[in-house]
Amino acid sequence: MYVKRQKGWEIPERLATPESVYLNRRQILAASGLGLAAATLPGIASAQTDPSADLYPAARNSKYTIEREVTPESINTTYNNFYEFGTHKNIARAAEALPIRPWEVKIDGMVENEITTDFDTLIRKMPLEERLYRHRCVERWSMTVPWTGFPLAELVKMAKPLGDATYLRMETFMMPDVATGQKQIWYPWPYVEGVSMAEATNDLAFLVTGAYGKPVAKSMGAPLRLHLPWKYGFKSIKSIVRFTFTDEQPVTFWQDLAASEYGFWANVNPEVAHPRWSQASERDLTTNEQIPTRLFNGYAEYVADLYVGMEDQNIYM
Ligand SMILES: Nc1nc2c(c(=O)[nH]1)N[C@H]1C(S)=C(S)[C@@H](COP(=O)(O)O)O[C@H]1N2
Ligand SMILES: [Mo]
Repeated sequence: MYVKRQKGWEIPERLATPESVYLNRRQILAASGLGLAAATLPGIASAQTDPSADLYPAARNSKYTIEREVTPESINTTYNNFYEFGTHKNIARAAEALPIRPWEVKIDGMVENEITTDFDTLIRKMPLEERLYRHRCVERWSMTVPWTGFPLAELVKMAKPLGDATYLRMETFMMPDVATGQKQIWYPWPYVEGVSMAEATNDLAFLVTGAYGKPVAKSMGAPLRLHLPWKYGFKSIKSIVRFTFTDEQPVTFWQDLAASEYGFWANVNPEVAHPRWSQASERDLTTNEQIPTRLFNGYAEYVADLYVGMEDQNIYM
C-alpha cells in the first residue's frame, strides 16, 4: 500500500518517478518499525546501501523553478555523455561498474589548507537543496533536471583559497580497468574542466549529489558532479575526485582534443555557431520538439555581468 504524502517542495505527482514513490514507501516502512523486514526485500536493500540516501529528498529552492517540464528520469539516466564508459549515449549499464564508495575528494593547490575528505563527510557539511535547471549540450539537445546538491561557492568557502587563486580546476577519476573508455589513449584522460573564481562563486554554479529526489545515478556522474546551466554541457564535469585552486587557466579535456571547436568559456549563445553546426536551436528531449536556444541558456540575468569586457576572449565557444 502506498500512502500519499506531499509537501509543497516535493516533485508534483505528475512528475514523480516510480523510484521516488518507492523511496517514500521505504521511509514509511522504516517509520512504522518495519525497517528490518524491508531490508530483506531486494531493491529496497540496495537503496539502503547508499550511505547518503537519508538526505533525500531535499527542499526545493523555488528561485530556480522554471517553465519547462522536467525530463523523465528514464531519459536522463539512459541518454548520457560519459566518454569514460563509451563515446555513445548508451553507457548507463557500463557505468554501474563504477565503485562510488569509498569516494575520496581532494582539495589542493592555492588554498590555506589542503584537504582530503571522504565524500560522505563532505556532503554532510553542505546545505543540500533541490534546483530545477535546464541543461544544454553543445550537440544541440537539452533536458530539464531536478538536481540536488549545494552551491560550488560553499566548497570554495570551505577550501579558503589564497588571494592569488583565479581559477578552479576539476578532475574526474582515473580507473581504466572499470571505465574502459579510458583505455583509449588518444583521449587526454582524466577528464578535466575548469572555471574562473568569479564563476565558481556565482550562485548558479552547483555541485550535484542527487537527482530526482535521491542520490544521483552513476550514468549522470555519481557521487559528485558539477552543473553550470549557462554553459554547454561538457563544462559540467562528472564524478569529480579533485579540486585544484590555481592562478593558471586550466586546459580542459575538450580543449586539449579540439581547441578550435571547444573553448574554455563555452557559454551558450544561439548566435555563435559551432564551427560545424548552428547553435540557434536545440531538441528538447522531454517533448522531442525543436526549440530556440537562448543566450546563456536563459540564465543571462544571473551571469551576463561575469563577462563584461571579455568579448575578445571567445566566451561563446
Ligand atoms: N567526466 C565526464 N564528465 C562529463 C562528460 C564526460 O564524458 N566525462 N560529458 C559531458 C557532456 S558533453 C555532457 S552533455 C554532460 C552530460 O550529462 P548527463 O549525461 O547527466 O546529461 O556531462 C558532461 N560531463
Ligand atoms: Mo555535451
